[in-house]
Amino acid sequence: MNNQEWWKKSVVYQIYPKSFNDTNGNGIGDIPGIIEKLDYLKELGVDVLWLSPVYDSPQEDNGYDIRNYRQVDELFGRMEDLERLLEEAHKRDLKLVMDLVVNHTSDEHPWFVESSKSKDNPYRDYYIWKEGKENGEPPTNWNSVFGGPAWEYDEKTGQYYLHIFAKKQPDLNWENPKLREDVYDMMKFWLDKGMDGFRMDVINFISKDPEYPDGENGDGSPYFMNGPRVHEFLQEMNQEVLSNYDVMTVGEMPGASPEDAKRYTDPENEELNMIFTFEHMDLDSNGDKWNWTDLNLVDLKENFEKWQTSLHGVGWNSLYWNNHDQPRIVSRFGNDGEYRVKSAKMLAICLHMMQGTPYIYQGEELGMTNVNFETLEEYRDIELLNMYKEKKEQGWSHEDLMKAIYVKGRDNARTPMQWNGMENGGFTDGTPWIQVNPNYREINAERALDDKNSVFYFYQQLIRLRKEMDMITDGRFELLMRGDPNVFAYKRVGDEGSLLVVCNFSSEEVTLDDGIVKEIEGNPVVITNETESANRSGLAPYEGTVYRL
Ligand code: TEU
Repeated sequence: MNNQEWWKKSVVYQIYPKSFNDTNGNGIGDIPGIIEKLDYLKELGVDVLWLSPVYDSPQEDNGYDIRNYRQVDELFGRMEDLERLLEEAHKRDLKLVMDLVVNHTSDEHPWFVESSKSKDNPYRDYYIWKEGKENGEPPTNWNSVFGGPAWEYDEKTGQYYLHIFAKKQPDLNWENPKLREDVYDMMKFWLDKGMDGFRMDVINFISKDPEYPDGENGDGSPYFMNGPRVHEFLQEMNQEVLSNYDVMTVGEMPGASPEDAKRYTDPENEELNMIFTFEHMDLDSNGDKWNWTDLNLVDLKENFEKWQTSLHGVGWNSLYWNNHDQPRIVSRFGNDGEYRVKSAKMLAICLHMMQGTPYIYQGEELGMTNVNFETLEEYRDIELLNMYKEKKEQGWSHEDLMKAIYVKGRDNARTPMQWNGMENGGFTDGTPWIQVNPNYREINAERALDDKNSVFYFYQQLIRLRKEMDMITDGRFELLMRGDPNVFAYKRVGDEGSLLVVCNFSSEEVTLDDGIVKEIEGNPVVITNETESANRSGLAPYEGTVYRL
């Protein structure tokens, strides 16, 4: 590991600005609100902050629809605020990473406004325009991720444009070198300000199959995920921009396999530092994410094993349980009732002892939970609201739909940060854009900071351990007790010894394999969410313990 690879030793904290901290009472989090909490984040011990988009946007998809890449949305503040945030972060030795959303823009972006004016407009080729099929149907049968067809007909010019996401999020045409140059210039604009890198939104969608074939049941993903020129484009971006700065990059990549990940993250290929896989997040659904099922722990273990071993010594993993698109992990793979604190800590151990760069999503360090709003009207997310309409028409019942929303909806992650027990959890003096989770009196940062046994301090300890023990960054991963349905056990084998990690994903006591019991005998505990004298031949409910061998 060289100095340039500081991101291998870092822990990243994701801020979803809209829901973080509101200082002007408009009910929406803002940049001055983030500055106010930098000391809190420093106390937690993270190294890097990743900001979800704060750019000027109509907010159709909470900022993932950008109207102006070089301007801060006034909802969040002004450019001066962002510059001050960067300065204040750097003063505290925190790095700041921006979200780069360049698979698509907002339809209100001036490029698109121009592009839709006429077929011969100089910006026409900045987007993907196509003739309909002979019968007038859209160019392909692809569905958009947010429901309905992925093509929108434009009366004025008589062609369709592609939008893999919402109608208001037209896809950019990366085949056009002029567009690519403009994107690179924009990236330089932010890096020249001193930003420390990018999280790249659906960056493996930027190259589309030029044949534009129909997909099976409207699924176009084989023709736009990890497309034919994506590696070429990323290499070019690296060459033109990234290689000239000391920055970190993480590509969000639905549908990327470990084999793909190797290509994207092998330093020899000069593309990205790491990617976000979706594989472990898709295990509790049958294809369609709303068709949720219970998690089979064996699948989860084998999935992590695959990623840990494939990338070891070649590329690099990112490690995450949560982000702004995923339900809260303690409600999902843990237990948000009786064992909330216990299971939140166990999940943290399980993830943070693996190889890769861990990401913590705001509120995860408090063990924040999913929310069950009573009515659909309280929800805000475009994906969830479109899904409700579409599936209702297909005959799903209201009850089943609400249940799916409780289990999988993105708004679970987007309720405001719970800072204290005051009204609205101390998030805002105004009316929050989305309701605060009613459990804020019990679960909030102030209480966590007052309690030495809180989830917060547990994360703090895990982050510190990563700094102290090279094994956590470098060691090899070995899965143990493979077929066990409740225990997730693994070893990290380093040059200076090993760690043995045992986690119980159930509310029952479980026994450990004899081999493990023997190995841990007499060896010190590195960290645990149990009392250290606990029974070493088994695990208490939701116990997580790490031994040093
Ligand atoms: O997410 C990409 C993506 O595929 C998501 O739509 C995700 O799969 C979905 O939420 C799971 O149901 C990124 C952003 O993280 C997300 O917030 C944006 O809505 C999306 O891109 C479009 O920019």
